[in-house]
Amino acid sequence: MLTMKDIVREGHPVLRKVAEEVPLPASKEDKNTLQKMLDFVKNSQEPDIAEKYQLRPGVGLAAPQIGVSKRMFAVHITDEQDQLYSLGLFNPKIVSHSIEENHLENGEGCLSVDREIPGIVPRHSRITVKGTTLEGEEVTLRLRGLVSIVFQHELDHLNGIMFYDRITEFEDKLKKDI
Ligand code: K3U
Ligand code: NI
Repeated sequence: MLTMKDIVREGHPVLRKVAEEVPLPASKEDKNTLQKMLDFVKNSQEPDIAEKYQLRPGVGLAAPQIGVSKRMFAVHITDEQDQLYSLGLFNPKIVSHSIEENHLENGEGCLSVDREIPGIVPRHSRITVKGTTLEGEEVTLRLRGLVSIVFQHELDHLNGIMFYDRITEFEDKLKKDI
């Protein structure tokens, strides 16, 4: 099983690389890696398991965060309507997005970043994502709210982008103060 020892931290070059497409149908090895990533995210949200293995709770994990530069990520998150999104995706791609933007009021966190970084991270309010699930099914997901933000955060990891690259709050605050 994956633990925090497997999580690559900021400063590691793999977090700044554009990850490679996964050849489909996915190999046993790639499926196994993605399943382990999904298990990690689920385990991290189980208080007993998280405490036993000292896991930091997370709602998503992208392959570069375990040092694997491949286009795949796992999420385990419930939306505002209580719908659970628990899946691993190969080669996820945003095929359309809203012009309207959204952000989390308390900013974002990242399992690869061991410090609090305050600031507003602007995201698209709504996105449509296509990808292939662990089960080999091609899916189209229309997402909004927190789930949309988490998917964009994970997609950014596949393109070597960290959430703090997108922070705009400090500039805006400065502008207001002037
Ligand atoms: O935000 C986190 C959280 C954990 C448990 C319950 C509710 C929230 C922890 S940080 C997190 O899950 C990152 C995971 C990362 F870095 F590996 F991708 C994802 C994320 C957090 C916040 C906003 C967007 C994405
Ligand atoms: Ni992250």
